Amino acid sequence: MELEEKRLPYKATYIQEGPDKPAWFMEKNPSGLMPVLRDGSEWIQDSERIFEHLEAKFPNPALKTPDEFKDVGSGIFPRFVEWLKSKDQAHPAKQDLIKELLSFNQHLQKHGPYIAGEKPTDSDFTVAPKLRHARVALGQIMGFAFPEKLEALHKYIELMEARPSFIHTDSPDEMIICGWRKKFSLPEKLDYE
Ligand SMILES: N[C@@H](CCC(=O)N[C@@H](CS)C(=O)NCC(=O)O)C(=O)O
Repeated sequence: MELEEKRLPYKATYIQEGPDKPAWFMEKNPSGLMPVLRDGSEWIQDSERIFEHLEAKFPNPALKTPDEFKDVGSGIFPRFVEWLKSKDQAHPAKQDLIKELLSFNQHLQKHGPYIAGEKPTDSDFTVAPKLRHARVALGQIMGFAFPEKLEALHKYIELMEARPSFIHTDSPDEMIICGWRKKFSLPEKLDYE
Protein backbone atom coordinates (compact mmCIF):
# COMPACT_ATOMS: atom_id res chain seq x y z
CA MET A 1 0.00 0.00 0.00
CA GLU A 2 2.87 2.38 0.78
CA LEU A 3 4.32 1.97 -2.73
CA GLU A 4 0.89 2.81 -4.12
CA GLU A 5 0.39 5.78 -1.79
CA LYS A 6 3.78 7.18 -2.78
CA ARG A 7 2.89 6.52 -6.44
CA LEU A 8 6.01 4.46 -7.01
CA PRO A 9 5.98 1.97 -9.86
CA TYR A 10 6.53 -1.64 -8.74
CA LYS A 11 6.13 -5.20 -9.82
CA ALA A 12 4.51 -7.60 -7.34
CA THR A 13 5.58 -11.23 -7.22
CA TYR A 14 3.51 -13.56 -5.06
CA ILE A 15 5.30 -16.39 -3.31
CA GLN A 16 3.47 -19.23 -1.63
CA GLU A 17 4.13 -19.57 2.10
CA GLY A 18 5.63 -22.90 3.15
CA PRO A 19 8.69 -24.97 2.31
CA ASP A 20 8.57 -24.77 -1.52
CA LYS A 21 9.76 -21.23 -2.19
CA PRO A 22 11.81 -20.69 -5.35
CA ALA A 23 15.60 -21.02 -5.07
CA TRP A 24 16.26 -17.47 -6.36
CA PHE A 25 14.12 -16.13 -3.47
CA MET A 26 15.72 -18.29 -0.77
CA GLU A 27 19.19 -17.37 -1.99
CA LYS A 28 18.55 -13.69 -1.26
CA ASN A 29 16.27 -14.24 1.76
CA PRO A 30 17.46 -17.31 3.65
CA SER A 31 14.85 -16.94 6.42
CA GLY A 32 12.08 -17.23 3.81
CA LEU A 33 10.04 -14.52 5.51
CA MET A 34 7.92 -12.03 3.55
CA PRO A 35 7.31 -9.31 2.58
CA VAL A 36 10.55 -8.47 0.80
CA LEU A 37 11.33 -5.44 -1.33
CA ARG A 38 14.00 -5.52 -4.04
CA ASP A 39 15.13 -2.01 -4.90
CA GLY A 40 17.88 -2.23 -7.50
CA SER A 41 20.51 -4.53 -6.01
CA GLU A 42 19.19 -4.08 -2.46
CA TRP A 43 16.94 -6.70 -0.84
CA ILE A 44 15.01 -5.46 2.18
CA GLN A 45 13.13 -7.81 4.42
CA ASP A 46 10.57 -7.00 7.13
CA SER A 47 7.67 -4.61 6.59
CA GLU A 48 8.97 -2.04 9.07
CA ARG A 49 12.41 -1.90 7.44
CA ILE A 50 10.79 -1.71 4.00
CA PHE A 51 8.72 1.24 5.17
CA GLU A 52 11.77 3.02 6.65
CA HIS A 53 13.66 2.51 3.39
CA LEU A 54 10.81 3.98 1.33
CA GLU A 55 10.25 6.89 3.69
CA ALA A 56 13.96 7.83 3.64
CA LYS A 57 14.33 7.51 -0.11
CA PHE A 58 10.94 8.88 -1.18
CA PRO A 59 9.88 11.32 1.55
CA ASN A 60 6.88 12.74 -0.32
CA PRO A 61 4.17 12.26 0.71
CA ALA A 62 5.40 11.67 4.27
CA LEU A 63 3.56 8.64 5.68
CA LYS A 64 5.24 8.11 9.04
CA THR A 65 2.81 7.63 11.93
CA PRO A 66 3.68 9.85 14.93
CA ASP A 67 5.30 7.73 17.65
CA GLU A 68 2.42 8.25 20.09
CA PHE A 69 0.02 6.47 17.66
CA LYS A 70 2.42 3.94 16.19
CA ASP A 71 1.06 0.90 18.02
CA VAL A 72 -2.64 1.73 17.86
CA GLY A 73 -4.54 -1.33 16.59
CA SER A 74 -1.51 -3.60 16.82
CA GLY A 75 -3.23 -5.98 19.28
CA ILE A 76 -6.03 -6.88 16.87
CA PHE A 77 -4.16 -9.21 14.52
CA PRO A 78 -2.52 -11.45 17.18
CA ARG A 79 -5.88 -11.92 18.96
CA PHE A 80 -7.59 -12.76 15.66
CA VAL A 81 -4.92 -15.35 14.82
CA GLU A 82 -5.08 -16.84 18.32
CA TRP A 83 -8.84 -17.25 18.12
CA LEU A 84 -8.86 -18.71 14.60
CA LYS A 85 -6.06 -21.14 15.44
CA SER A 86 -7.92 -22.38 18.53
CA LYS A 87 -10.72 -23.75 16.29
CA ASP A 88 -12.99 -23.01 19.25
CA GLN A 89 -15.84 -20.58 18.80
CA ALA A 90 -15.95 -19.88 22.55
CA HIS A 91 -12.16 -19.50 23.06
CA PRO A 92 -11.19 -16.61 25.41
CA ALA A 93 -9.26 -14.97 22.54
CA LYS A 94 -12.67 -13.99 21.15
CA GLN A 95 -13.31 -11.66 24.10
CA ASP A 96 -9.74 -10.37 23.89
CA LEU A 97 -10.29 -9.56 20.23
CA ILE A 98 -13.54 -7.74 20.99
CA LYS A 99 -11.70 -5.69 23.64
CA GLU A 100 -9.03 -4.74 21.08
CA LEU A 101 -11.72 -3.74 18.57
CA LEU A 102 -13.49 -1.64 21.22
CA SER A 103 -10.32 0.15 22.17
CA PHE A 104 -9.48 0.78 18.48
CA ASN A 105 -13.00 2.16 17.99
CA GLN A 106 -12.56 4.45 21.00
CA HIS A 107 -9.25 5.69 19.63
CA LEU A 108 -10.86 6.49 16.27
CA GLN A 109 -13.76 8.30 17.97
CA LYS A 110 -11.27 10.53 19.73
CA HIS A 111 -8.55 10.99 17.09
CA GLY A 112 -10.02 9.71 13.79
CA PRO A 113 -11.14 9.23 11.16
CA TYR A 114 -7.66 7.64 10.68
CA ILE A 115 -5.23 6.44 13.36
CA ALA A 116 -3.28 9.69 13.41
CA GLY A 117 -6.14 12.02 12.52
CA GLU A 118 -7.13 13.53 9.20
CA LYS A 119 -4.72 11.62 6.97
CA PRO A 120 -3.84 7.95 6.72
CA THR A 121 -0.29 7.02 7.70
CA ASP A 122 1.91 3.93 7.88
CA SER A 123 -0.02 2.29 10.75
CA ASP A 124 -3.26 2.49 8.76
CA PHE A 125 -1.63 0.64 5.87
CA THR A 126 -0.63 -2.09 8.30
CA VAL A 127 -3.88 -2.33 10.28
CA ALA A 128 -6.49 -2.04 7.49
CA PRO A 129 -5.48 -5.17 5.52
CA LYS A 130 -5.30 -7.12 8.79
CA LEU A 131 -8.80 -5.98 9.72
CA ARG A 132 -9.98 -7.22 6.36
CA HIS A 133 -8.41 -10.64 6.95
CA ALA A 134 -9.97 -10.84 10.41
CA ARG A 135 -13.40 -9.76 9.18
CA VAL A 136 -13.49 -12.13 6.22
CA ALA A 137 -11.92 -15.20 7.86
CA LEU A 138 -13.85 -14.93 11.15
CA GLY A 139 -17.08 -14.21 9.30
CA GLN A 140 -16.77 -17.39 7.27
CA ILE A 141 -15.15 -19.76 9.75
CA MET A 142 -16.45 -18.56 13.15
CA GLY A 143 -19.70 -16.92 12.03
CA PHE A 144 -18.51 -13.73 13.74
CA ALA A 145 -19.24 -10.16 12.67
CA PHE A 146 -17.55 -7.03 14.04
CA PRO A 147 -20.11 -5.51 16.45
CA GLU A 148 -22.33 -2.99 14.64
CA LYS A 149 -22.14 -0.50 17.49
CA LEU A 150 -18.46 0.09 16.67
CA GLU A 151 -19.39 2.84 14.24
CA ALA A 152 -16.00 4.55 14.03
CA LEU A 153 -14.43 1.19 13.19
CA HIS A 154 -16.94 0.51 10.41
CA LYS A 155 -16.44 4.00 9.01
CA TYR A 156 -12.66 3.46 9.13
CA ILE A 157 -12.96 0.18 7.22
CA GLU A 158 -15.15 1.88 4.61
CA LEU A 159 -12.68 4.76 4.17
CA MET A 160 -9.58 2.58 4.01
CA GLU A 161 -11.08 -0.04 1.70
CA ALA A 162 -12.16 2.65 -0.78
CA ARG A 163 -8.58 3.85 -1.30
CA PRO A 164 -7.06 2.91 -4.66
CA SER A 165 -3.95 1.71 -2.78
CA PHE A 166 -6.14 -0.77 -0.88
CA ILE A 167 -8.12 -1.90 -3.91
CA HIS A 168 -4.97 -2.47 -5.99
CA THR A 169 -3.31 -4.63 -3.33
CA ASP A 170 -6.35 -6.52 -2.02
CA SER A 171 -7.16 -10.24 -2.46
CA PRO A 172 -10.59 -11.77 -3.10
CA ASP A 173 -12.52 -13.16 -0.09
CA GLU A 174 -12.10 -16.78 -1.28
CA MET A 175 -8.33 -16.40 -1.40
CA ILE A 176 -8.22 -14.97 2.13
CA ILE A 177 -10.43 -17.74 3.50
CA CYS A 178 -8.57 -20.48 1.64
CA GLY A 179 -5.19 -19.15 2.87
CA TRP A 180 -6.23 -19.26 6.54
CA ARG A 181 -7.96 -22.63 6.23
CA LYS A 182 -4.79 -24.10 4.77
CA LYS A 183 -2.52 -22.45 7.34
CA PHE A 184 -4.40 -23.86 10.35
CA SER A 185 -6.09 -26.91 8.75
CA LEU A 186 -9.50 -25.39 9.40
CA PRO A 187 -12.86 -26.71 8.21
CA GLU A 188 -14.99 -24.58 5.90
CA LYS A 189 -17.07 -23.57 8.90
CA LEU A 190 -16.85 -24.59 12.53
CA ASP A 191 -19.79 -26.48 13.95
CA TYR A 192 -20.79 -23.85 16.42
CA GLU A 193 -24.51 -24.34 16.61
N1 LIG B 1 7.45 -8.81 11.23
C1 LIG B 1 7.63 -9.40 9.91
C2 LIG B 1 6.81 -10.69 9.81
C3 LIG B 1 7.27 -11.57 8.71
C4 LIG B 1 6.49 -12.86 8.67
O1 LIG B 1 6.27 -13.52 9.70
N2 LIG B 1 6.09 -13.26 7.47
C5 LIG B 1 5.33 -14.51 7.27
C6 LIG B 1 4.02 -14.24 6.58
S1 LIG B 1 3.02 -13.09 7.46
C7 LIG B 1 6.10 -15.39 6.28
O2 LIG B 1 6.75 -14.87 5.41
N3 LIG B 1 6.04 -16.71 6.40
C8 LIG B 1 6.74 -17.55 5.44
C9 LIG B 1 6.23 -18.94 5.46
O3 LIG B 1 5.35 -19.24 6.29
O4 LIG B 1 6.67 -19.74 4.63
C10 LIG B 1 7.18 -8.39 8.86
O5 LIG B 1 6.26 -7.62 9.12
O6 LIG B 1 7.75 -8.35 7.79
